[in-house]
Amino acid sequence: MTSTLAALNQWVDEMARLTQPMRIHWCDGSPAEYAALLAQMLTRGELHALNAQTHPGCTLHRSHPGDVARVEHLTYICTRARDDAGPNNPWMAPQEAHARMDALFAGCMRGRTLYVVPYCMGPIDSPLARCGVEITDNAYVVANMRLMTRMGAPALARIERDGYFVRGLHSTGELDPERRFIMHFPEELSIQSYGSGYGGNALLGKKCHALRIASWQARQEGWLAEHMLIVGIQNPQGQTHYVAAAFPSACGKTNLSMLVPPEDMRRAGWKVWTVGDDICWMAPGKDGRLWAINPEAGFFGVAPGTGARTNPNALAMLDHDTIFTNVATTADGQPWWEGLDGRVPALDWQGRPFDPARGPAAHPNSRFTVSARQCPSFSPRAEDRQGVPISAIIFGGRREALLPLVFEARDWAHGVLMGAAMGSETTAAASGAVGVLRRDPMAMKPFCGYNFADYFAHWLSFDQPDAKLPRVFHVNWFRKGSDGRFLWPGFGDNLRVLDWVIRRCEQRMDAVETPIGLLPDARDLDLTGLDLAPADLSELLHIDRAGWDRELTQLAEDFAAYGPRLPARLEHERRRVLAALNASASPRRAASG
Ligand code: GTP
Ligand code: SPV
Ligand code: MN
Repeated sequence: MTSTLAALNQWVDEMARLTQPMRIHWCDGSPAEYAALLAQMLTRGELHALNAQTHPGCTLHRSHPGDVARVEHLTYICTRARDDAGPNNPWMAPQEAHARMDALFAGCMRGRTLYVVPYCMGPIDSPLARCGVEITDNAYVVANMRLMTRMGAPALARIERDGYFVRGLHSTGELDPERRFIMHFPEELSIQSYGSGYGGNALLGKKCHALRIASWQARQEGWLAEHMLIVGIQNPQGQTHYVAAAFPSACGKTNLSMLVPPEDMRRAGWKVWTVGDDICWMAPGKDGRLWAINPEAGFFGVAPGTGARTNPNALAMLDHDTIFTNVATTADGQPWWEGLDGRVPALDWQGRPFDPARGPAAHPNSRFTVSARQCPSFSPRAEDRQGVPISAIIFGGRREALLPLVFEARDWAHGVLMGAAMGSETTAAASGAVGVLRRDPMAMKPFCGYNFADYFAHWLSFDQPDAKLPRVFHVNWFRKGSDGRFLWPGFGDNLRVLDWVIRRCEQRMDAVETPIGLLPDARDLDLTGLDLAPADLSELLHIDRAGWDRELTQLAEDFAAYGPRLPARLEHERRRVLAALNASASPRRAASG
């Protein structure tokens, strides 16, 4: 036995001594093991069967009603120095956090099975991939990890080769929000999560490892771990450009990653290839470009709003072998959620007879878990060991006002400012109020495992003479008119914006230079067949100078929280844009390139 596997065995022994399980099960990741897990949960009532004719292999899990989203105020970064976690993270001293967690974990698995889940984030043979082991007493978590990661024997073999692994300890506990913590120890490469069985709180390979711990490692090792989808856009000339896009939780990543082109563009030859829908790890390649992998193997996607018009690719992958969480059901046992179709559900997400007076039938953060291989647009290059080269990075948020449909940064530093300045209205993906505008830099506010000031500096550091960096853009699909309706049709039609983005990357398209960045001339967007009122289009591309002045002034207040640790170059960039706004020259047409 290698020293790594010996260390793993020793850690499992220690955790078993602490948690006192009835038995220990080492997961091999086989189909038989997965089938047995599902069968067991169906028997115990932890999963419910769905209509086997319409949805073979599909099951439904109903969470505890108080455990249906991430809990950001209970999610801590436990670094020795408080400043290393930054003002962007709840912080606890490692010693105190360990003492609290040891007390919670003591004896918590009595009478239960302790599962050892070895997993690999990323294609198993990729130099960009990283491994971890999650210990959990929750079978639903194991089943989800089986779909979301490369789990079992191959991961164990890779851990043996790598010489280290991220250690994650999880217990369902009592599901009491008063006894719930998600602790990260980046200096120890470990995670401890207690008291929640939900998504990002409990599937430790996902946000805890692949973003919070990985972002810390990425900074030390010179790469990036980001809350981004990865999508390949194939144009009618047959060239495919890979785009990575960071939108906050429940702001459209899954939808954009598998969009179906509008009919006229599909006929013209446009194709879309899904590489990833939530997380992107990227590193500079020998050619100076950024190369990206999706560390995940499945999708944990938002159900509400997923319908035949909005996301037909998702619907096509969800009719078999999917785990649904907190959706409603029809009288004949099919999964249902708001936005799916016009049927009336029988049972709501808590299994009660549906009563519209009690709110939506499906929980607003209800989800599906499905293997990425079931996606009709899954990219043939999604499992390439070297990843895919990124042509453009896109930032975006849910902004009912101010932010135009699309604009481009003039260079990398401006792009980093664009990301750092991102704001978005909060969604049901995390507990707390919904629809509140907050600063969410690079869509990483809940996920950056260290001080944002250092994170911005890390982003800026990629600007090297030999680097061939992607162009940076910002989009907003959520602009609203004074009557409260979305001005932009969104979904498949978002490809019309990506078309402009890609033509910019190929240096085949001019742009209008403005103080906030480069915008499309309305005539340069392909809007064939789209019923968009000219007034709406001009609103979508309008720049409200007074509003931008307020936005950038407010940004200075938010930057002040980082003190002298904030890179001077970022503040310099903020001032440059503000000065350009105030100089207020009328827009002029710039050369392409
Ligand atoms: P997480 O999994 O939480 O990270 O979310 P996500 O960023 O993958 O968001 P997702 O694609 O699941 O979309 C979230 C919600 O926004 C769904 O209800 C979608 O229907 C809706 N949505 C997605 N894209 C668009 C769009 O272009 N326009 C509008 N109006 N709504 C959209
Ligand atoms: C998100 O909230 O960004 C998600 C869902 O992707 S969770 O896995 O719960 O983080
Ligand atoms: Mn997400």
